[in-house]
Amino acid sequence: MADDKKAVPEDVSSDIATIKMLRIAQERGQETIFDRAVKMKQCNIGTEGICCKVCSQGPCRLPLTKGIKDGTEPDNRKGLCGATPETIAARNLVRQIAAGCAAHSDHGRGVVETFRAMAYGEAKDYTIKDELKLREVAGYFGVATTVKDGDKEKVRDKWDIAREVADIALGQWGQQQGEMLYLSRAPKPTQDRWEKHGVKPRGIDREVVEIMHRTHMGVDQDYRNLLKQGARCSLGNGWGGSMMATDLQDVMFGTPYPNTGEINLGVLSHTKVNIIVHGHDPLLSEMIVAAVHTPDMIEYAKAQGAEGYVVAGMCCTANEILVRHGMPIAGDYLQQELAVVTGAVEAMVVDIQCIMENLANISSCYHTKFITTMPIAKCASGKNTMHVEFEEHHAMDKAKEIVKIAADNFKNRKEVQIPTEKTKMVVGFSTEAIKYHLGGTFRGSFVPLNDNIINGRIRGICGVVGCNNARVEHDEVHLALIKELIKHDVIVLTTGCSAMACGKAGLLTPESAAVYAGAGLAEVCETVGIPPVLHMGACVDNSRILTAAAEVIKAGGLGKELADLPAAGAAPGWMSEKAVGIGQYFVTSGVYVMLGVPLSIYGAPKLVDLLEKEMEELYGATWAYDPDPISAAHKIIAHIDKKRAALGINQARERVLMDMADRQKIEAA
Ligand code: NFS
Ligand code: SF4
Repeated sequence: MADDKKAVPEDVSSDIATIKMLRIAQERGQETIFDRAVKMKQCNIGTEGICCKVCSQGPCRLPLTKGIKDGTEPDNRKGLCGATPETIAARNLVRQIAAGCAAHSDHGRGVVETFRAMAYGEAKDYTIKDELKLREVAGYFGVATTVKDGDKEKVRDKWDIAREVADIALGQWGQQQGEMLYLSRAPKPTQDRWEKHGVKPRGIDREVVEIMHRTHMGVDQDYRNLLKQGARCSLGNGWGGSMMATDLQDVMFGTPYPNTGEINLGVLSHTKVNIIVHGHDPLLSEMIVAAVHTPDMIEYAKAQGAEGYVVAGMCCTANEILVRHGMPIAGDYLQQELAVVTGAVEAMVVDIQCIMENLANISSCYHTKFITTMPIAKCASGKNTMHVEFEEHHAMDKAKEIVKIAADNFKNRKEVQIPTEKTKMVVGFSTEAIKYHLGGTFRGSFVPLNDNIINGRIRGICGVVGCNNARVEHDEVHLALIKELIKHDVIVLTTGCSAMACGKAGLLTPESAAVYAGAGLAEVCETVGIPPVLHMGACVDNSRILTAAAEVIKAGGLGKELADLPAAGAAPGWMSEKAVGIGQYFVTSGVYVMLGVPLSIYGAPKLVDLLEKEMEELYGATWAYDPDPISAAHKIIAHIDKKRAALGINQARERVLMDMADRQKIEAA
């Protein structure tokens, strides 16, 4: 019977803990996403982007026939209103960009609101942890960090700065005219391109709303014009909402610096209360981490017969508390149901995004309390589902309430099966950390990194990011691509679930350089003691990749705009609309983006041409798609080599110490 179809664990994941737990779930008759992916097929027309349901005369479906594909039939496809496949697919795509950017930027808004409440003394449990970063960030908002005191300049009070930064930052969401402030952080020639093509965002919310308007029935019917708005909206997120989220989280919770941690389901404990914090927003999880370290909560756990607590993260919330506190990661997006199957999770505490609704069902099979915490993200069903609403003004009290619910639940554990797998990793490479780590001198600098790229020890840079997707092999799509890249001396910057795949496979350790990296990259990693794959944080922190790239340009020798860099981005297993938003801000910023799962565009050939060819002319970069990770890696390497040739550094050079004049010569070449 088709309904009994189940996934073959070894075929759907390369992660041992996942395979073990999936087998256990299947033996118990508990269904997970892996089984549902086998049972439910994807819709061909939907995956090709050519199903329109923006008005009730549809859905209008315009399948791409074989005849149209091979040119033996004319392409006369039209919806009821006459909409072409290009219009339909472009509308669908830019709506995905709008949703993805809205999600990331709304997370950012929440951060700014809490930051503002803190600055005005209304959220007493939060504070300024990184004053230096606040002073740096103030500069981007045009906020003075010194004040005149007679004829002297005096350092301005940090709370005064914070209040002004908070007000200006919050205004970026509702700004209606002009251009967003953070765009000025991009290299000038990159900004000039945006200016030329009219894609500088005015305000975050405005660009999202405009997409919703323009994709309404009967408005924008020019796929190029639609994608232009998609590009504009994406910049409002990448160089706006996401970047501000990262910056102000750093100010409140600390800028990440290299730190060690552990990952995989084996981090759960037999003897302690296990609390999983899952989602994306660090505002609550930071408080839960603080709460479990308070004497009264430790006593409380002991009174319930537990030895204390494990707070383990899941999805990007995990990355946030890992990079700042070294808290362990239980797993990535595809492991969320399996964490519950261990029978060892007292509370699955979720905030926003990437939370599977099936957590309600699977939690009902165990003692696990599935606790939603955000007013915008509740769950309607499940006997173990409950809602404890988080409030920034009483953050610690709320965190303790949740911790107590978990501790009370410890005694209800039944059969526990925790896999032994867990891996050590080095994480927390913020832009600042890379600067200091690779600088190796008294002052941090990107110059040594640039030198190593110019002399060819490092061939180029690739940001490999994004989700896991149940339609492709769990973890393996990331690992195969990344191993091929580092083998060819491409240093990898990673975030999100991709970073977790690397962590589980041991790629986030300095020792992995000797095993997997090419000779040049391995030498650099060994000299400075870094892994060949640098964990930069959560998905929202993809903005760190932009700021790092901007720093590389500033350090000189590798071109004038981001599009000149021997660099690329990849999302081998993406599934979320956020990934489409991210990919588009990379492309619009001049970074070539390779996907391992297709965008829903392939039913509209002219739109494909725009994304995979014409965008080169506009932004200096394109989208690309290749489901085979090895051949995708080689396309990325070819792209990097093309950029190296354009810079005149395609011949691997012997190490020469370059001064600024040498670097300028290369730029002029
Ligand atoms: Ni990014 Fe993080 Fe993972 Fe994908 Fe979801 S957790 S924001 S969206 S699935 S990487
Ligand atoms: Fe069909 Fe046009 Fe309505 Fe879309 S907008 S559903 S193509 S009639």
